[in-house]
Amino acid sequence: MPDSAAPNTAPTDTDRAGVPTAVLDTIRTIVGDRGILTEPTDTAPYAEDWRRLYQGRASAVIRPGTTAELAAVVALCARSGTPIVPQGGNTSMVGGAVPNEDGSELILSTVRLNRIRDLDAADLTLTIEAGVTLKAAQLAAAEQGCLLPLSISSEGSAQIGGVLATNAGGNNTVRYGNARDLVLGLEVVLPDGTVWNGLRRLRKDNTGYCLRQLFVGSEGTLGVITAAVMKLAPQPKETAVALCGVNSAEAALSLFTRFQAHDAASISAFELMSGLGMSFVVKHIPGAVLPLETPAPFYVLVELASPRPGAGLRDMMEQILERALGDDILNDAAIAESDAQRAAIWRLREEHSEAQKREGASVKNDVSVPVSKVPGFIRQATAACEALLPGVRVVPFGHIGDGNIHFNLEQPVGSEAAWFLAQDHVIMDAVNQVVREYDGSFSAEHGIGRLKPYMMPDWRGGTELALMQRIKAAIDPGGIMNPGKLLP
Ligand code: 2HG
Ligand code: ZN
Repeated sequence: MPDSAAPNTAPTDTDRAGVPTAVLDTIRTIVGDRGILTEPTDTAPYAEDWRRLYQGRASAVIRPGTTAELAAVVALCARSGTPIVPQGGNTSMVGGAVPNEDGSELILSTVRLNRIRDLDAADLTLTIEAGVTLKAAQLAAAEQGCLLPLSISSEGSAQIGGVLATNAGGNNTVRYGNARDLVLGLEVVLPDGTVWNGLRRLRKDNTGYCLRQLFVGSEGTLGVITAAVMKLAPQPKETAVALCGVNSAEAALSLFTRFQAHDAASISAFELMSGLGMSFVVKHIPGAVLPLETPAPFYVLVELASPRPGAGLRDMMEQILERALGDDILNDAAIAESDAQRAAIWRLREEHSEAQKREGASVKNDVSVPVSKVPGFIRQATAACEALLPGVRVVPFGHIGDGNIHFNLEQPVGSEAAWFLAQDHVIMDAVNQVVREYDGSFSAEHGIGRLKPYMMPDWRGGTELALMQRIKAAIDPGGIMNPGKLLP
């Protein structure tokens, strides 16, 4: 893994490599001065990922203001064989949007494609450009009495284009599915600069291969998503949110089963957190307070929502929790009594990544197993990691309602961050071995990016990977779109 603290050395030939000046000059005529950054101090923030695992270098960051400009830039890159790294909010957890280190790649940012093109509250569709942040898209929907039912911790920075290109999951998958379940149409710039306008907003359109789904989850390796039609839902009129302390992941699952048996359709989020992860949040995040009297080994955040006013969710929540308390499934619970309390409870969950970052170095395993197997998986993976690396701090959390656990490992207290991170493959391989025993996936929602292509032959090898490689070769024969990501 590259080390940001590496000493300065004289530039090598590889360091000096870059995109030819003539190409950059032509791009400037397409996008104007506003649309291109070339100063290293301006480009550097785009070339590093949120986790600081990769410090890349880009000859320039291109920021087109329209789809036509973006398409013209891609056409030029295709002709000149210039590799492109598409980038949205740069919130990838797997280095999916960072360039390599030799300066030969351009970053193509969608940040200026930020228009809401259309919102139809009757048809429940939202047509937006790729650079609109997920938060801004949610707010635009809410203003018209609608809900964009996709929520992730990085929604303030993550952009719709990236969210779709990586098929983001998040907190509402249990009810509404992943990003791919919410997209009706796409506009995509293909690797030769052609614009495919598939911005249809139909609920039924059974006309051959579903091309939009090819681009969702392709991680920028097949083209650049420039606009999308998203499915909306009616805005909830009633919600109830609770934070529950439980003794084990088994108890968390029992609680989930009870909510499901009672009214599965009302569950909009069911999240698990560990006692250790919560202690990091309370320690590092200003203003974060646990609303329970005593800390617990695990916590559950449950959110119920209904578009029906007077749905009685508060009573339902109370009844289920009271019964669970009586049956020793639950230790304690706090039900939010106001919007402020609801936001405070959600903040305890959403700040988990930031708190872990402030605590030290971590190795992340974004994995999924069948929901019923989550507790067994957590137990076995914890034992495997503690045996492998005594003192390692296991921080499992995430979306237990859909089986996606972030099985993160925090460096042992007093250890060197670089020493710990150097063991990332050994740790990930140990966790993945358990994932395999539980019929799970080595990447549930964060994708493959630059971190996990080496795992692809082992997990998706044979026919599946060969098919993916044939699709890549057919759509991007020059191999210019996001090289080194997703495919080994
Ligand atoms: C979340 O669920 C994100 O908060 C980030 O997917 C998970 O930091 C992580 O590992
Ligand atoms: Zn997540």
